[in-house]
Amino acid sequence: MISRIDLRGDALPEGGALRGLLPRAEFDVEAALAKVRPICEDVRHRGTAALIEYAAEFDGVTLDRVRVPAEALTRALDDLDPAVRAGLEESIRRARVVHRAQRRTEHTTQVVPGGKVTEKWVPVGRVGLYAPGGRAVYPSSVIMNVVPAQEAGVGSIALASPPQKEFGGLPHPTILAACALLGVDEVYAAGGAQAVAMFAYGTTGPDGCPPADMVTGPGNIWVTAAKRYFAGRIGIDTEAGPTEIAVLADATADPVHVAADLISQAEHDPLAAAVLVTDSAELADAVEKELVPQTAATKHVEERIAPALSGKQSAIVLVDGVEEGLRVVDAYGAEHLEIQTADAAAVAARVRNAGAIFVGPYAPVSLGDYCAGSNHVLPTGGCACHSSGLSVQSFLRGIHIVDYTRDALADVAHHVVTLAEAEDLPAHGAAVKARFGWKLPSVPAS
Ligand code: HSO
Ligand code: ZN
Repeated sequence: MISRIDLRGDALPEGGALRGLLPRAEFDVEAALAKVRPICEDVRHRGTAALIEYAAEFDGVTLDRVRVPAEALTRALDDLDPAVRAGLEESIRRARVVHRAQRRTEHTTQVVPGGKVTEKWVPVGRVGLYAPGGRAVYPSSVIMNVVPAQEAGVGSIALASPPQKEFGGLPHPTILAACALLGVDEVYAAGGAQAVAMFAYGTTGPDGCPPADMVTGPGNIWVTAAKRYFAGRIGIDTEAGPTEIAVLADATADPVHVAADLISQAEHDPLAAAVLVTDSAELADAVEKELVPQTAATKHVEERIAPALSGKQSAIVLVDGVEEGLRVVDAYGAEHLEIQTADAAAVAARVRNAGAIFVGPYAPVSLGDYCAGSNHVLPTGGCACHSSGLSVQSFLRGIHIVDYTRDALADVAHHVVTLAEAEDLPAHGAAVKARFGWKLPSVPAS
């Protein structure tokens, strides 16, 4: 059911051409933008009233308020299965260890005597996090968004998640419990593009949500389109398309593990991509064979796993060797890349493009999804070739502080004036001359 792409024999084409040979899901965010724009503008003008109407239209619930009361958060945590609570706590603990280590410290560079540049790191003031509902209720994603924001020092964190009919119009209780565990108490029952608009524009009134500087978190195509609509006006994280796993494996890999890992991410979405890149035809055959009983034995076969594995975005790619395999996975730029080869650490060290790399037989992607300490909000759709996953850095801004004395400015003034004139911007040069009686300070002897 999974297709094959045979790249053995001929020399592999370079970069873009190679990428063109590899499978990828189509995710047409532009088309969704047209539908999302009026919703966002409606929220801008009518605020909470519009959110309540959209909750009725899209979520089938009648809300009298959008803000989730504090008691609902406490109740959700009290009612949480203790084993799930323990898992979430361990996930939070490990994520904190890793993300805390990502904090940046202020750094000053003495450029010349009397001239220094300091870079200080300032957290974003207020962040709105989106947690999907419906098919994807992922408290783990709440952790992956909240922990880096908290470790970055973001002072104000709010979360929105769609109201659920079966929970009386509240977001899913496990999402609420995760918020309570993380100490996030500002939660809104709002979903889709309208939730992103609520954060971007803010809403007023007793149930209002102050505007956020940044919106992060995974979501469906409407959420993604809304984030694209607001890009440039507020900060957003990398767009999250359907999830992807690529496995670079040789004959030493265990086909049972490889098949299980491909299925694990196919479980997310019928458009999820599962790609095996291997130089071993035997492994390819064994994995293909193994996919059949493992798929049959798992839960979400019909609605997600079978269409994902047989979709044009998934394939087994045959290559001449691990060297060629590395070129293929670099061209693909997977969200998740597993290396299951001999000397996996050395092979992993050579990968340039991937959202996250999982090394060897005991680092399946699902470990990273929940409990490795790494972040699972990662670039999809080839964006790993230019972007990173969510981290403390995503929530920080580096600000340069320029501090020069009169002498240090005098020393470099002639260069500033010359460059300003070369760009036909004489007022730029004048701003320097004004500090020296409108004259260019004498050029220092070199
Ligand atoms: N693999 C998904 C994240 C996730 N998995 C959440 C399970 N829950 C995208 O990295
Ligand atoms: Zn996953």
